Amino acid sequence: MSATTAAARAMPQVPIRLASVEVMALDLPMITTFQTAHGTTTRKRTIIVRAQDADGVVGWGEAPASEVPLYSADTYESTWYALTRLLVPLVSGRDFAGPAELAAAYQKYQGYNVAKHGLECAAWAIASEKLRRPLRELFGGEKTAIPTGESFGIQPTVEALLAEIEERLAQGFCRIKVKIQPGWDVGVLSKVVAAFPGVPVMGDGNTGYDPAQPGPWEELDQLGLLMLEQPFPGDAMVELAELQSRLRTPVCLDETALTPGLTAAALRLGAGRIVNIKPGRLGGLTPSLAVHDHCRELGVPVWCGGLLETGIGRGFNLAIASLPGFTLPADVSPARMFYAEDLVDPTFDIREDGTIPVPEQPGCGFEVDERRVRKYQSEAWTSG
Ligand code: OSB
Ligand code: MG
Repeated sequence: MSATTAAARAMPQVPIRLASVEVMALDLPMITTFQTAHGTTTRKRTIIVRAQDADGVVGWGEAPASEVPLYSADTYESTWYALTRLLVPLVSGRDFAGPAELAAAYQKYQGYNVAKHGLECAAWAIASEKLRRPLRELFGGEKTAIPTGESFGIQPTVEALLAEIEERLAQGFCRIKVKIQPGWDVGVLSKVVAAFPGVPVMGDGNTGYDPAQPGPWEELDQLGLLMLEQPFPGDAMVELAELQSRLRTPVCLDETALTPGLTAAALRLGAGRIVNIKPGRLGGLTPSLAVHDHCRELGVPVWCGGLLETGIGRGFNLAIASLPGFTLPADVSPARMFYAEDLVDPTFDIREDGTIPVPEQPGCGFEVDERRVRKYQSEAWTSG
């Protein structure tokens, strides 16, 4: 099976026709800032989709947009545009055999992956509600708890980073991901590895390194890291492959893995040995399932990444992370790590054993607190 053709996996079908779709822009206050090689996130404007089926069933989805196009081309504005002008008008009022068929209708459009994901989520939530079965079951996942790591932004000092890691490990997080950039890499990572023996540690370069410049790779390779996530730009697949051939440490694809086809090409080139499956970046759950299935055939381990989603978006990530190919800890930390209030109530938390339970409730997996959604809403648009 090719990763570029939607996986011919047996998924429960349930007819869907979207009668009305509301797209809401939310301005969420952050209780912490998040610095990566791409820049610093200080505010989160996320987009929430509330879709109502012709049968009256409601499904919620999240399009976890970025403020500026540094991580990918998708921004909050482009996501709003794509949902309200392209995607929702295209699928509204049409009959589909299920969410995957609905998502296939807009795959002809290039890009706008975050928007595509948000709409597909709402469709899956409707399917899950109609079938009265959790998303996990619809995707064919078996795990009921997801080992969870934390992603640590760049800090003013190493001491501040070490203190934060200590606090998170005490809460249960079972893997440390440290954001790195030139000047904040080997020195920092070697201190982290020394301070927390036995805990898996990885670095995430967020494309911040220039492949034409010498990098800290040989020294970094001595640290026994779990993996090195995306040190070079997304399209630097040849350079990533060259780097991977010199390292024992597995390179993990994030910004490169924008579509199933690009992911397959990168793996064929040897640009990495692990894939971060981030449904928002890959343009939805269907393409994410296709990448999962392809990687499983190749024996390439995958894990579920995140885009600082609220509980609504995290519900889908937790569900997909229950599939058997997801063998490494996920970036699905609780929304309370970033936001004063989650949009779902009750929210979810990490357990002492380092896992988060996969929701067994139909829909996005959690009870959406509509009052809170409205409280943070800055703009709304309704189809039809
Ligand atoms: O590179 O994985 C990344 C957040 C925004 C953009 C890119 C990345 C991240 C994270 C956060 O690392 C992961 C999370 O959602 O907890
Ligand atoms: Mg990353």
